[in-house]
Amino acid sequence: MSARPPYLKSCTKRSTVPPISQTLSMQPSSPLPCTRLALSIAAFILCVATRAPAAGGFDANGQCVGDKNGDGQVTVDELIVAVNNALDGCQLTPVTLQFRGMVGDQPFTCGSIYHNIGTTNGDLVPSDFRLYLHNFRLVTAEGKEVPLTLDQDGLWQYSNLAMLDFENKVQPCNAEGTTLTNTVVHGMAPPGTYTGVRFLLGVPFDLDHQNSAAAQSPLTLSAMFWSWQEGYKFLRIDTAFDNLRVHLGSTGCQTGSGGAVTCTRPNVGAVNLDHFDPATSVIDVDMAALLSDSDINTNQPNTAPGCQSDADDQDCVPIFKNLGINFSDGSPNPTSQKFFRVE
Ligand SMILES: [Ca+2]
Ligand SMILES: [Ca+2]
Repeated sequence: MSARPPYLKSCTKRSTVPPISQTLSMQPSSPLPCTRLALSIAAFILCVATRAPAAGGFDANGQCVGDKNGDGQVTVDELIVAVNNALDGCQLTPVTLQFRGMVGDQPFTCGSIYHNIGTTNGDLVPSDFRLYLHNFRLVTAEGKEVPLTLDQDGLWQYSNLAMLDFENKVQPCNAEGTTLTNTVVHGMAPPGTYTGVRFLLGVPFDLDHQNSAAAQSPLTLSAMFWSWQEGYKFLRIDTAFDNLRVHLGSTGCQTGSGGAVTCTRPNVGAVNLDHFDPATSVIDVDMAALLSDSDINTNQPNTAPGCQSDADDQDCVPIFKNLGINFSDGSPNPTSQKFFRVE
């Protein structure tokens, strides 16, 4: 019988397992817990000794590495995380999508006036800028979609839905606004090289028409609830003098006798972005691009100022096109959208 490798020596008796093992979520019922732990640590040490540090706890091949912060050293905390990752199979890595509220080439801020907006070079004083996105997917260079599983943070993200909030309640955003803002979407995805990102603008149908009393944050904001359609505003843009609104949401919604809701026009936008690197790219959400084909100084008589998704409001035609939605039937049309772009 060959001699036991030295790294197994300290695990020949359970009583000698160091306290660190309690942190590693080992299962008491495992027949050879110490051997499994030791082999994992040994494999991990061999791994980190031969691989360059990488961000996110994985290298380019998706293998666990210990030097998560890339400082050239492996701390005990990093060691524990990496071994836990190894035991879990190293399936997922954190991904954060960065967004930025923009008006043309200027950042959106409450209280600013923006010039040269739309076809008549109008002035715009926005007073709200919030939206819901869902169904996030990263795209490989080969065009394969990989789901981004969102972290459930109890505030901005719930299920596969996330909210972006670019307003901070500073005047003129003070009427309906909130002081908090959010410009990121964070989740987990398999390690890999991604060159694109796709998502939908709106609230998933089942969440859009749930019992509002059971709604979870970020679906608890009355400012985003659309009582006349029993759903949510997917996008809310308002202006200081109420000369223009963009309120996007499903329309033609009815509750049947059994309580089920149907909507004739979903009005969910589809966004497909290429030339995207999750580590470095920022996704601009550009109010000026959205309004670039609109005359913001003129409103169709007897309609809401701007566009509230009403099928009879022709002011919606250029806005829906730039949101990536066919105005004729409310179906998605990702090739037409220019509200989102990669910077
Ligand atoms: Ca806010
Ligand atoms: Ca209108």
